[in-house]
Amino acid sequence: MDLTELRGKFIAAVAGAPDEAALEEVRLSALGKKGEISALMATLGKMDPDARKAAGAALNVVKDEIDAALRAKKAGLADAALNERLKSEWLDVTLPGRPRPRGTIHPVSQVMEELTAIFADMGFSVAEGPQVESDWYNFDALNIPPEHPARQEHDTFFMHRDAEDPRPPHVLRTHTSPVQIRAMTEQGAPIRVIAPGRVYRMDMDQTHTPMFHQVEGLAIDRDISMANLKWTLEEFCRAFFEVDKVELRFRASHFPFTEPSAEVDIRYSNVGGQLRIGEGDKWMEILGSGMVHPKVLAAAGVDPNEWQGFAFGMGIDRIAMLKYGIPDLRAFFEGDLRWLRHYGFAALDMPDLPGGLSR
Ligand code: 2NM
Repeated sequence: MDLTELRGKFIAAVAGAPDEAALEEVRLSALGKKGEISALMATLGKMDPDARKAAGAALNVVKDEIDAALRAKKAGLADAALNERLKSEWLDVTLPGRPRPRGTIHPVSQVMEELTAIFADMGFSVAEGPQVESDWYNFDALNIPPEHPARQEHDTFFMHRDAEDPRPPHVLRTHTSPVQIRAMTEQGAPIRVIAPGRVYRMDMDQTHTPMFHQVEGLAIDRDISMANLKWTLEEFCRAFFEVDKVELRFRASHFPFTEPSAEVDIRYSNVGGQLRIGEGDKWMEILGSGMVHPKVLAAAGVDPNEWQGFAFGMGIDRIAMLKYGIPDLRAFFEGDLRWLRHYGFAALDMPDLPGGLSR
């Protein structure tokens, strides 16, 4: 076959190849090891020098032409494939974006996350326990005996019991202290925990709801003192209220489960209805605290001759109202969607200390 004819045959085959696989076959049949052009190249060795020079040059021209045609066709096929994909894979950029989540984080949940972050930073872990408690955990273990006035008061919700029911009386927990008793019993000393959660008291007016939220803290070690308590509470208030300076005032008080006991006030001012923490000449009670009573330690299986520590308790709903300027406690638990949208926090924006608590 003469070279012009061979060239024509392969150029036509390249042009006619429908896809990359067919094109590769054409390449092999021309330029592959056993291809026709390669076979002709192999005959050059037996020619005499002048003939070889002429034939070799001609053969190289044809080889380069076929090679160029193969490359051009390959690029063309790839372009066609891309155009085909672009026809089916498209996006309407005028469509609306994904909607934001419709719900918001309740201020109580937000504040629980905030104070958990603050106390976690100081080495406290979170303990949880049942909301229906035996009266032993809720009262006896906390040095509140059956005849104690705190127990006689008509503010505890008792679970119904039939007269012949052998189980001990149970109540809706009136504080989260039973969680601390359980934590001490299970983990022993030393221990540092906070117990945030729902508590229940038979009380309902402008400033009280029958269910509310409390956080209690407990730190037990060999040499923990009231000084550690004061620092811990000051540090908490500084971080929680996001101010540089706070001032706390300890007033002697009495709780059955601590000795000595103190109620703690925080300094604030009221400028045109705007409360400012850390400045001014007013004091607001924000929590109760003290050194855990030896009888309470003993009830939880911790030896009071070896261990001591502080405990405190505060209302979460109240400090949430304070920090976020929410005027009405009862609106907290009404589930009014307008209120929730107004006072709620963005989901997925969890408070942490490096990021800032209440972005
Ligand atoms: C308060 C005030 C003072 C308290 C005591 C305990 C426990 F279980 F460790 F003994 N937990 N929390 C405590 C102490 C709570 O609330 C006003």
